[in-house]
Amino acid sequence: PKEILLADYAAYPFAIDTIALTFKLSPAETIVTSKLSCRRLGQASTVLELNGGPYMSLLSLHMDGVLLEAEKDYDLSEEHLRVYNAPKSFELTVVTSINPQENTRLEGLYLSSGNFCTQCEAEGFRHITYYPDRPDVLSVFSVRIEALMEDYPVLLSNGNPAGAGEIAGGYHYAIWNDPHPKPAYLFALVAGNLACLTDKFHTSLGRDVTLNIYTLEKDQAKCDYAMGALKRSMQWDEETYGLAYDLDVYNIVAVSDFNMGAMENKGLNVFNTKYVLASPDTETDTDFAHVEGVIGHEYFHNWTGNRVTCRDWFQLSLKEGLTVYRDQEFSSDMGSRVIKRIDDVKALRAAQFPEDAGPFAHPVRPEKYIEINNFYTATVYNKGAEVIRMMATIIGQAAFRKGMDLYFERHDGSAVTCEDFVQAMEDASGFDLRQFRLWYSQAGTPEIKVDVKKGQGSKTILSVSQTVPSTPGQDMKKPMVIPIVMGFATEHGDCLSAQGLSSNIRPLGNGSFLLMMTQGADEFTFEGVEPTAVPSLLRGFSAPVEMETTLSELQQYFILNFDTDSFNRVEMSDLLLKKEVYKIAEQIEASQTKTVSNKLIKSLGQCLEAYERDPALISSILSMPSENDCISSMKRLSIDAVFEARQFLGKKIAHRLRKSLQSVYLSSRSAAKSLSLKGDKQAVHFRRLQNVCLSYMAKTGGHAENRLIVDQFQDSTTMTNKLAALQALVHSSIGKRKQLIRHFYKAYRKDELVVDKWFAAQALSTHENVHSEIALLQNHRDFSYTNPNRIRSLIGMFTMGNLSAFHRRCGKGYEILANAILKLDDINPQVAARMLTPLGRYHKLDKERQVLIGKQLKRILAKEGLSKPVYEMASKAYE
Ligand code: B3K
Ligand code: ZN
Repeated sequence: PKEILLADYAAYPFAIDTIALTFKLSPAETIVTSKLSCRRLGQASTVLELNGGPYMSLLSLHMDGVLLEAEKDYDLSEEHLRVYNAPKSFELTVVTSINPQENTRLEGLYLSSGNFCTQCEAEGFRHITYYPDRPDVLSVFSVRIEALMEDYPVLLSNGNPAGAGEIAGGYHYAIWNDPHPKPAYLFALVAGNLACLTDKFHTSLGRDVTLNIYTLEKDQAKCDYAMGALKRSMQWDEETYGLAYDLDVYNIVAVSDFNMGAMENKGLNVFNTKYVLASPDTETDTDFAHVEGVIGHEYFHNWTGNRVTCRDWFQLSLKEGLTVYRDQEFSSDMGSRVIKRIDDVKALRAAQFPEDAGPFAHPVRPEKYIEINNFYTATVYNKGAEVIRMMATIIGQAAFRKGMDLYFERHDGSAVTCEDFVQAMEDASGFDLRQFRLWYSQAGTPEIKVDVKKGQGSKTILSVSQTVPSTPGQDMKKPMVIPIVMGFATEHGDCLSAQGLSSNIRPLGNGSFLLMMTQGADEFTFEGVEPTAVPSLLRGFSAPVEMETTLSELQQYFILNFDTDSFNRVEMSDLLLKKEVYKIAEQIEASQTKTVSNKLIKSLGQCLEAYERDPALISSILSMPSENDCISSMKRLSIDAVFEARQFLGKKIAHRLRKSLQSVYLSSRSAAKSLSLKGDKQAVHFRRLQNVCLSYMAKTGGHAENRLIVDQFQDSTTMTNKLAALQALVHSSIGKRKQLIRHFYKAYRKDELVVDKWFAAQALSTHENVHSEIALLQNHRDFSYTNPNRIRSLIGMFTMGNLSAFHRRCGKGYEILANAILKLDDINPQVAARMLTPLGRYHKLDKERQVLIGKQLKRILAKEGLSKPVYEMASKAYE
């Protein structure tokens, strides 16, 4: 397969001013007629090259009404249609036929629950018709859809409705015009039997917008929350960035077969049901938060992505990093900023850090790819958002807003690069961001070391050094710009007496400072810092780096207990817990008695006792670092020892804090209950704490605890509590375990999204026989390789969320995954490729396990007709 290079970019030599599409829809054969009005920009000899694919047949091709002849006027290969002798301007009519019913790849036009829908990003449009399927070709689309009225009463496409009516034979049609020029990846069409929730939004520019959420009839009752989130998003973008919506309708359609979360097609978002449907009895508090975030994300794309789009796919983070940043800020403004940040950083560490440390590492703006769909990664999305966040930190919020204004002023209606974005920020702020741009081109997570020293007199000196590890194709790295937000914590708040700052320090006015690191090693000096004050570093995770400090254990506990930056209190508990895990792991490796620090238990206990002031924060302070976290930051140790140590520590905490856990469990349970009766949003925070307590309590295996788990399982009315109890139950050895798990299935079997949770909960089982449990579940009648949500909930959860089971020495975990990938490769290569991620995370594993993984990769690579996406991932992992 061919590599595409950023360096090879060349503008398209034709303009496609308009495209008029007609779809005659039928599941087994849909006929697509596309009329393109084209203008040649290059020389007379320029060939018009259109992208196509193997799943489509060309029925006819006309230029200005004249039928073209194969070989004489054009050539057709599997991936291209090349048309010769293009005049200066002409109309090209392309007729193709496609088979949506057989499309299990879920890109292009396909069926979900019998309804037609499309997914065109990144390169799905080429499976619908021959077209320059690249983001820098913008055109004005008009669409006519024809289908049987009875089966497909709802006919939707992008833009505004422009006519509808009946045609003979039980058919009807609808016309949609989108006035905003757009690339083909934003095209969408939906046709089916769908129910609709309608609302209105009046924009700041005086436009009345109709908002519709379409779902299967059975799901209609679960759309209110998403509708509210959409209106909040619209309001927020007007207030925060002065950006208003620009069409008369905003349609959202929820489908249950979808490769990703959702898609921002202009005026017609298509969503995975998982990110639309939300009802407290079937969705958890976390699900609600995700729905709000994803609804916001797709809405915000209307400006960052659609109005201003990407010049080429290497610039993907231009829209994705920026839009993730925007949705994170939106969610922070809607709920708790610090909790949102804690959760986002956790997600970054869980997905992006390991990516950056392994064979799939790539810069935020990659330089080459084989399959672009493999680059919708945590690096492009989440690290991309961190890069935007750092710019906002460096230039300040006010300048950032100015930069956004300038970006839209300059680039509205065009396809641009990450460079154009940074340029706008630079021009609006007057800051020099030349070195900062390395964040786009250098892969790898920078590692910083902070050494805190007392200098002469009242001087405090922070010496910070950085290294950026080498990554595939990038051995040598340059020092990056790293903005380090910090303060000096004292028992009565931040120390405010610091002065005499070196010129690389900027006071932020709120007790915090911004240290601008720009070299391999920098020194930052302060005068007049209170002698007992403790540096609180990298507040709010101001840069996506790994940090080591010389803080003493005493100082670390001080931060845990006293820092004004709640984020850093959680960071510190995480660090202390991990340190304890590693200490125990060392004891295991040295066959010594395992011990647990009293001080740690005592501090956690004190935090727990003081839960009332901030239950969500305390729940985060108390949470055990995940297995993934523990192995990502471990050095030298074996994963076996680390997993065992983590389990041991969890159990010890559960036993030692047994009384407090139970009492805080009971009181947060009743607080959550009474708050939720009053409709108070704080209930979420108490439930979060309640269920962290429950997960510890489950580790004791005690009688009283088991009783409470079963009670919660049986009595709870919210899915948040029900699922937490189910998870505790799965791990437990409660007698009725199997029976209760079955009961859950029976109660919810009609609700696909809850059945996904049921699969996922079992995929996380810590039981000895988990591999055979997974095998049983793969044979369950509700398991299916054609539904990505189902694949993710069983295979994805097992391989990415249950590391101790996945990495068992026997290698069975790897085999289960490879088998699933091989099967999926024929059905849905994009999802198959994504599932391969865990096979690239072997850098912390021992030789034996690496060999076992290598074997499976080899098996995958040996498959005949292996798809391009899977080939790219497997060959990178195998190298
Ligand atoms: N832009 C889409 C992702 C498209 C996935 C292509 N494989 C969703 C989003 O980021 O909003
Ligand atoms: Zn996006």
